[in-house]
Amino acid sequence: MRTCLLSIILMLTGCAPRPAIEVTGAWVRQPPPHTSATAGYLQLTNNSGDTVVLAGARSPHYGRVMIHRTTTADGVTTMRHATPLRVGDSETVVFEPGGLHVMLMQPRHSITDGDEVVFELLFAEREPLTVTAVVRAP
Ligand SMILES: [Cu+2]
Repeated sequence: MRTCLLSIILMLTGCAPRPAIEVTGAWVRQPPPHTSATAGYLQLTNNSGDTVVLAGARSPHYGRVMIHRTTTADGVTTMRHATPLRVGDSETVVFEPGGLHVMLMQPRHSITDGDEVVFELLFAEREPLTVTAVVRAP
């Protein structure tokens, strides 16, 4: 009886282990006509129990992929490399317009609203993590 009750509690609380690194809400901005570069956004949560270091990204659909951070200071907007990016245990890092983004350059084909774009997040001491992002019109 006790075992049975315990398993019910585990079921209710979701005993399925969360992935060590969880990516949710991934999307890619549909680029305006005649532009090549675009950006991907997502939320990354580190459940691994350890600090992880995001080292970069790559995609079969793009010739160059980088992790950038957009900052605006004194009215001037600039993008800088954000890697290596340390993510502490239990920390969530939000990639969003105007901030961190996966810079997608040199596309190998055009993309449109509703398409899926695959890219991999590369970590310093972990296996790459494949992310499937949906293309959305801004
Ligand atoms: Cu950028």
